[in-house]
Amino acid sequence: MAANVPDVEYHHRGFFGRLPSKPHDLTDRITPTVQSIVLCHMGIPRLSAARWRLDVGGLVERPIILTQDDLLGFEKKQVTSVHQCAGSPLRPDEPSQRVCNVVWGGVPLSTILAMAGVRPEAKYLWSQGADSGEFGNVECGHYVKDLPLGQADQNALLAYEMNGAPLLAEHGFPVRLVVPGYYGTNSVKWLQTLTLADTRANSPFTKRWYLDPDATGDRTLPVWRTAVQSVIVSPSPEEANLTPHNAINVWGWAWGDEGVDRVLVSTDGGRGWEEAALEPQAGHAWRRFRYEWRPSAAGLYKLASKATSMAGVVQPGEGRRNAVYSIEIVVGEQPHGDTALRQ
Ligand SMILES: Nc1nc2c(c(=O)[nH]1)N[C@H]1C(S)=C(S)[C@@H](COP(=O)(O)O)O[C@H]1N2
Ligand SMILES: [Mo]
Repeated sequence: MAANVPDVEYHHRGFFGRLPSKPHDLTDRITPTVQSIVLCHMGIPRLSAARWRLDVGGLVERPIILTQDDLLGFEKKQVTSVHQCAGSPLRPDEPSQRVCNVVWGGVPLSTILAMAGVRPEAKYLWSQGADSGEFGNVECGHYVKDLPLGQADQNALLAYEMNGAPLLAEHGFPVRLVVPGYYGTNSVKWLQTLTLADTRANSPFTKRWYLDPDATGDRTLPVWRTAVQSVIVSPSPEEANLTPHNAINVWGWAWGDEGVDRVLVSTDGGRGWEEAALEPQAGHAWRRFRYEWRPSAAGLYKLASKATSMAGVVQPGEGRRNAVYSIEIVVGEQPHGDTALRQ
């Protein structure tokens, strides 16, 4: 079939996304579905669960085809995981906070791969969605991603539920891949085909976009594992009634596939940093940090949080997707005309 002939019906044709929630709206540990991120490069296919099939092939002993009923016949696993859009594939330098934390329900990918029998030559798993079309003025064919076999596939899920309900059309109904610890772009929606291969997949979504310069800038790395990151949820930039000398509970979320070792909070625009309390790690879910702050005077303050991964990687100050996020807040009555930052 020609790549530009749609082989499925669509609820919506062309790019579709929801404006991401602001960090200060992410007050729930489990993000309600209406507040979660949505990103569809080429449209929202309208698929029938009854007609849905998953083809598993390539470097396997036994190619298989699964129906939705087959999937429902396996034991359901639930995974709470950070779900993060890396941001624009074209702007790796642009910090973004498109993130949520949701509960997925489905069948472990490893169950299906064990059924098919992965051949030892296989190094990557390619996944293809039912959606196809144009994005960024490029004719893309189907949405195709890949991931290296090893860790990610052990954690991955063929998910048919999000937050306890069947997937909504825009989230990949009836079945999507979910790769905990990896950026959202790898969690292919409207999943159609899984192919085991010994090379990376050849798609604009693997070879043209979603390749970011590494920390040295000398080479590129696929946008796979989530980098260490944190956001302040409270106080919100609009918070009123903050008064000097009273305790203010500064709190937020931290995550990253390497695990989070510590989070520091600054209340003076990044000059000084204090250790925040961090709750224990729980799988791939985000973790709450908090820091009690008593501002000594009324004024305008710049608050920021900075996480360090278990591998010792610190959130960069700027110029990366996971750069430090900061907010400005007013404590006490703002004296007329006083816009100077307290440092
Ligand atoms: N088939 C398909 N899967 C896809 C996409 C897409 O456009 N098509 N977008 C990816 C991107 S960039 C993100 S961030 C997540 C978003 O998932 P959500 O819309 O369910 O939050 O889906 C990923 N999976
Ligand atoms: Mo994304």
